[in-house]
Amino acid sequence: MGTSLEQPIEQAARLISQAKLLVVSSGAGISKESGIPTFRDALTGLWAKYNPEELATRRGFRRNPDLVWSWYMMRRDMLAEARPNPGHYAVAELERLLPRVVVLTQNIDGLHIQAGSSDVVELHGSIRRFKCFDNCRGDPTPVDLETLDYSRETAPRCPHCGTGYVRPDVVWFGEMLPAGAVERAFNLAALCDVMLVVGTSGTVQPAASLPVEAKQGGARVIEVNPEPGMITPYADIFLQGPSGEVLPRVVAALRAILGGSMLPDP
Ligand code: BV8
Repeated sequence: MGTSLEQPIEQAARLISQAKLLVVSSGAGISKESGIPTFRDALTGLWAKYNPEELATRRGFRRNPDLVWSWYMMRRDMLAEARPNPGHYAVAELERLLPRVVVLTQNIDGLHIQAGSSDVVELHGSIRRFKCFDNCRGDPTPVDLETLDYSRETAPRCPHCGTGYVRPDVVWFGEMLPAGAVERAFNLAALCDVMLVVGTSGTVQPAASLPVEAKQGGARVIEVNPEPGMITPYADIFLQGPSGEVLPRVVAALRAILGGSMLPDP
């Protein structure tokens, strides 16, 4: 990834430097350089024969709770060694350089929070939280795995009701996103001056509509992705490259611009 990006990175940093509200909308791609396969990659090897839209559904879980449980245990184990990468840290750094930054993530890995971002909307929940499939004590009925004696192969029963299975507190296909999260996400998208869209194929709704909402609200959209995709047509600036390399360069350019503006007027 060379100097050809220099100019668009400078342009992007200039746009971001004037943002009163910057919204960062991220997908699985920002965690790829932390060693976490993107959602569709997550099905390589052992899982290749399954379709994510089957495993990550209530029906899939009801049909084979142990299979879906094992899939999440495998993904959670991958997280044990995963650390935020320079892309996550660059997003956290933006918060320290700008008046207001909110992160809307489709990721369930918690790495934005670990990197220090303080205002993160987890649109699709978190693999670090678990709950009763039947929400026996209200929605959600949290279950603390540490209090359970469970295996990676067998979906445990809820310790409160004893009948419902324990499931990850993530949003499955066909499930509504957490009400507050969707509302807040779309309000912020409509209000922001700049939306930075990082590492998403833009295939899953309603998250994929956030950049459209931002555009309609008059925002400028910057996309960071090694490949053009469904979002790119909405992007004012497309920074083609891995976010772990591109985002730190955007932050460096932003620092130079802000640093310059903080110098006393000549
Ligand atoms: C909903 C949590 C209302 C679980 C996820 C029929 C019936 C029911 C629903 C639907 C239907 N048809 C359509 C829908 C809506 C459905 C949907 O959008 N389906 C798609 C497949 C068409 N959406 C839903 O069901 C949502 N709920 O609509 O409720 C409703 C209710 C009932 C009935 C109708 C409507 C719920 C969606 C949430 C699903 N849960 N995750 C889990 O993770 O196990 S989705 C999951 O997949 C992720 O969270 C993420 O959202 C998505 C994957 O997308 P990406 O993050 O973009 O990742 P992807 O792998 O696709 O792309 C990676 C990108 O990174 C690529 O662009 C690549 O180029 C880039 N990249 C690679 N390397 C790098 C990089 N970028 C930067 N740097 C790098 N180094």
